[in-house]
Amino acid sequence: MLNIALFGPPGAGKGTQSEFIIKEYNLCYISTGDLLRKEIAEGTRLGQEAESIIAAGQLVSDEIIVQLIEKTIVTNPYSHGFLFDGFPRTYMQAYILEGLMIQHNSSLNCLINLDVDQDLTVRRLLERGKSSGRSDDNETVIKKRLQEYNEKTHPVLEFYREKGILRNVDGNKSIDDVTGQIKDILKEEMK
Ligand code: B4P
Repeated sequence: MLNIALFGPPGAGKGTQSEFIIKEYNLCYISTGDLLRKEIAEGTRLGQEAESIIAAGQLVSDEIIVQLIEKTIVTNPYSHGFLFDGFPRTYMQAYILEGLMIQHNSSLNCLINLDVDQDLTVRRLLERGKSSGRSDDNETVIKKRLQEYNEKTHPVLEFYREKGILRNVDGNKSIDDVTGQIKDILKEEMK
């Protein structure tokens, strides 16, 4: 089994790079952002709870994220492995992921950190905001998302550095260049 997590600030390119990884490695894709937007679109209780939090640029609670992840993992028991996009985003979520992997007699192979200058991520998200229709792709909310990332998410990198499974990628480069860097990392993992 190959289990990977993609990490980085908002607009780092996690969703963008996930597309080729899923195709090439046939992994079960778990994007907590996509799962939340689906719940909101369907008007579920969970979606209603998350909607205003996302629109304000804050992280939703760990409890909500756990419910979403467990639901998805349970419905994909025979997967070749998992690609986590945007999860974990807090220390608590990192511990929860450890537990989930143990339950599956597995472990996370690597956490790929898309390292991107924050002024560049702002430009990318504002550009995407012109057509995405996403409530959180505007300047005020992007600032709040970056603040949340710096305070709650970025520190989690230390957990994975200590475990020895942190892999850094220069996410400032073009989409194809970043894909090439990730391919090199995954080639090593598959050896
Ligand atoms: P997400 O949906 O995860 O979204 P994202 O941060 O916008 O990121 P991503 O990095 O995937 O950006 P993309 O590839 O699209 O989160 C949304 C919200 O949901 C969070 O703020 C939070 O409220 C909530 N949430 C989600 N998960 C959570 C969790 N685990 N815990 C708590 N709350 C959670 O790239 C952006 C743009 O840049 C695209 O237009 C793309 O085309 C462009 N781009 C990407 N790479 C590029 C490159 N190399 N060069 C040029 N352009 C590039």
